[in-house]
Amino acid sequence: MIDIEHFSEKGWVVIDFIDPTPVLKARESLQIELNRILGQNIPLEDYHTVVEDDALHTDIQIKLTQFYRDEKFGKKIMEKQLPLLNPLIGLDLSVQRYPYLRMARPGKPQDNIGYHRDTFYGGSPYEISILVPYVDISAPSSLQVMSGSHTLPENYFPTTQIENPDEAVRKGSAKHQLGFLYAPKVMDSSIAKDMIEVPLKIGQAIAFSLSTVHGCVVNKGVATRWSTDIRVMNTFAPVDLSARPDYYEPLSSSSVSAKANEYFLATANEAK
Ligand SMILES: O=C(O)CCC(=O)C(=O)O
Ligand SMILES: [Fe+2]
Repeated sequence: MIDIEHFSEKGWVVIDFIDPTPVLKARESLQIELNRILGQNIPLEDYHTVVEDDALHTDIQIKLTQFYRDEKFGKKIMEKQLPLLNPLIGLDLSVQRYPYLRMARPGKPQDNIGYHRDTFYGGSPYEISILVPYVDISAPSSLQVMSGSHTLPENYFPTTQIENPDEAVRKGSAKHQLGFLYAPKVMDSSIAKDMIEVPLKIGQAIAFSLSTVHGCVVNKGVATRWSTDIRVMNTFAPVDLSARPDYYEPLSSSSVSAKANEYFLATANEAK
């Protein structure tokens, strides 16, 4: 069960997956793929001990992201958790088609995108991000969230838009495609005191509203943080997707909407 009251009050909630099998499978496949790329067996957690160089790191992250997306691990993970998601967000669900794969090495701020709300960048509070770890994540390594920030108005948090100081993040660059922002909106550093660390075990996840302040400035732990964040929304939520028509694909529907779709498809075919 998801603690829905916790989500309502705080804007985020930790979930114990009912079926962690697809997470374990994805983790194993990523490990095999990483070993193949590196030509040696390195546990995901220890990745940072062999990949110090940023350009090499980006190159590996691109290859693994492609692999992860081709295998459709994101959708496979969410399909198995539907009974958990339904009471939180409904029966008619869409899932992000190309989720991100994050790999944050200890002590490397350039592997993170810092504190933000996804609403800064066109996300809707009708969408949630479900961050699924592929390794156990200790508190100092973890993503942080600000409880209660999800219902605060957009102008409550002033931001300064800057050019990313990391020259590898430019419009259309490899790092941009990995989910890094070329023109991030930076929040005031005084919010740091309100950010809560959320440690997670494999088989758990954190779900949060795209209006919840979240992020990580630097992994302060000792293991590389491997995770994916998969957006889910109700298919009938009033979200304008015209600027990102391919962003979502169908995940589930209620019986009535599934049959309504069949009816409209049949009617359209009949008219041809
Ligand atoms: O995993 C991270 O560091 C960032 C994740 C994030 O910003 C999101 O899920 O929206
Ligand atoms: Fe985000």
